[in-house]
Amino acid sequence: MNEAASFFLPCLTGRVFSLNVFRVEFCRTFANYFNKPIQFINMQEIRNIAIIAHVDHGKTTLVDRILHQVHMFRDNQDVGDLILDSNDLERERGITILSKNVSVRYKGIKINIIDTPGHSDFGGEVERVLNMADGVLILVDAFEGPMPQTRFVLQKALELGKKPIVVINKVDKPNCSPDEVHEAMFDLMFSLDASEDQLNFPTVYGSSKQGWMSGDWRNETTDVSYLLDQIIEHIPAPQQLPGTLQMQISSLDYSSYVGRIAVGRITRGSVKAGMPICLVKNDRTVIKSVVKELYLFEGLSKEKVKYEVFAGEICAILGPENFDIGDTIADFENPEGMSPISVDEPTMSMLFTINNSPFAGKEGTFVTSRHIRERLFKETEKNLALKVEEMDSPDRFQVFGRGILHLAILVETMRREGYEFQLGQPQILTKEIDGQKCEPVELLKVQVPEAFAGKVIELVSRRKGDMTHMEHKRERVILEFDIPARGLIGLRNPVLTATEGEAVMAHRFKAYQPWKGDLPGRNNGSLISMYTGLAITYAIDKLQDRGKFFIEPFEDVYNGQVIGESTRSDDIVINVNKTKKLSNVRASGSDDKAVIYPATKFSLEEAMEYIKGDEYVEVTPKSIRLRKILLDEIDRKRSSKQL
Ligand SMILES: Nc1nc2c(ncn2[C@@H]2O[C@H](COP(=O)(O)OP(=O)(O)OP(=O)(O)O)[C@@H](O)[C@H]2O)c(=O)[nH]1
Ligand SMILES: [Mg+2]
Repeated sequence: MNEAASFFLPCLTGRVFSLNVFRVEFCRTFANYFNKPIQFINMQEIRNIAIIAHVDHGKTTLVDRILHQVHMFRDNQDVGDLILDSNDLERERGITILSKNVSVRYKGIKINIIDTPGHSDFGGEVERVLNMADGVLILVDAFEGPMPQTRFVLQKALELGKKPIVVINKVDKPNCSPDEVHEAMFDLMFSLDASEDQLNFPTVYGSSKQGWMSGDWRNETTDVSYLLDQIIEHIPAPQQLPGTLQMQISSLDYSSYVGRIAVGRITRGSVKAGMPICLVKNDRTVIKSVVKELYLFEGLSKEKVKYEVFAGEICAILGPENFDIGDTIADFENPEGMSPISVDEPTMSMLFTINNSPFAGKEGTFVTSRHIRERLFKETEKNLALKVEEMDSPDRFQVFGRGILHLAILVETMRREGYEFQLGQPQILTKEIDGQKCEPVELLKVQVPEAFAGKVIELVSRRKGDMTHMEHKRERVILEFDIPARGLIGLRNPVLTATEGEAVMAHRFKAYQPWKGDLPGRNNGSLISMYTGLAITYAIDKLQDRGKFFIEPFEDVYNGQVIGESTRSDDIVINVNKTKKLSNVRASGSDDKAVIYPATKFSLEEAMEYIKGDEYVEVTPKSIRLRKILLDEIDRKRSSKQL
């Protein structure tokens, strides 16, 4: 009788006691209990929405607020912030990597909400999950206004005919301009060919962080009900199409116990646990299967249901194996597939190889090519935009992804699991179009204080960026460029340095365009260690005028390791292991006077962007080191002569 208790309890505590809610809860509980096919929710009582925006504009914070608003948690329950960004890396980096489904019940209506990632490397994910929604909340930062990813995701949503609600968020920020942003959003929709109905979008202003939404940003409210009311009023309820079962798999859930679970929205018919079904693959082959378990999204989790679920709902199905995104779960007798959806093609590749540095195997648990191979191929089961290819040697794998961040997240996850390996320089994927070599070109938007605009233009132009637009907004300038994706690799650091950390940069894939010719590489050569052993303070001190160091005194280094950046353009081999010659005469405390500048420490992405073609990043659970692929100086000289 657990189900019955879970129905009565909330009613008794008065938490959800409204007539509509009573009906829904009643039917849900008893349908499940008696395993009866009751169509208890009519489609008027469901809304499916996706929350889309540029990175960091506040999507996940808003979902948090909505969950709090509908009392998902006990008043005294400490759930922390950004509960949806649930994996370690998401929390540490403060970004959403995987889209997530949650649902809330408000005024008797079930609102299925899909939180999406805003970073452009995960943009393909957004495109796919939009299939499950009837409307979108397009969030914009009231200070930054529409950014490249806002345009991209909005365009996709409009093309798919979704009804938008514009949410102008972060109106608590000083110097923000919500009215200007509203106008900019209208212009953006207009330029993206929005339909009449879409252009009639409602606008909601507020602050997710402070937990309020309102029809007017000057008129602060106390909660987000205004937004929820707008969703119910303006987002259409799911349409009922006549016909047999069709559910397109738009996303997947992964559990280490049961493996892959198909997630999608039922567009036609109904589905029930135990029911035989067919899986219609993208290539139109049909595989017979059965629904082993059926789940609905309830609150923050999935709830296993035994009753029949009808078109309009978003559900998760365990049963079909070997499915791909875009496949259709269809009727057993009369399977009809839906038109396939595209999965993003990779734009970047990187070599993964076993660690063969002199320090190999010291810090990691999984180090062999078999370990790395298994782990990489396992990743492709759930990481949809990732591809892995074996290469000439069993120790080497080419891994294809959507960008530096996408690949870096995989590398970081693996090193935390205890893997040790090496990475080659990331490469942009070119394409042959009409017999011409083409490369991906990105739209880059940089906001900087006016004084730094010149420096940014110079840095970007050097990397073959063409300025397409320049706009002054108060003391800041907004610059837009078309730049080859290659030129973006390693651009962030110099731009931040040149602008004293003031620049806000965002980019987004634009198109494949003819190859723009060679780009200048890194200006500075590497400082390379001559020997293997402990780095000595005295030696580092004497060599500090040669460049900046990546290592601290008393760190172990090896012959061929890149331990710093030279001030000159060519590589130099240096000896940091040299101790001071001992003599009878003691210099008066000169050793104590050594002032060693703090070492430059790279994050993983910075290291990946920094290395040259003849260098590797060595990744272990404890360290990130840079090295020459050829550790021996004579080998390096010989190889450069051959080139
Ligand atoms: N001042 C202010 N800050 C906010 C507001 N909403 C969110 N933030 C902050 O903005 C940052 C990003 O918020 P998130 O909710 O993670 O943004 P997101 O859109 O989910 O980001 P991605 O998932 O990575 O695209 C966090 O530091 C929030 O605290 C707001 O209304 N006002
Ligand atoms: Mg987020």
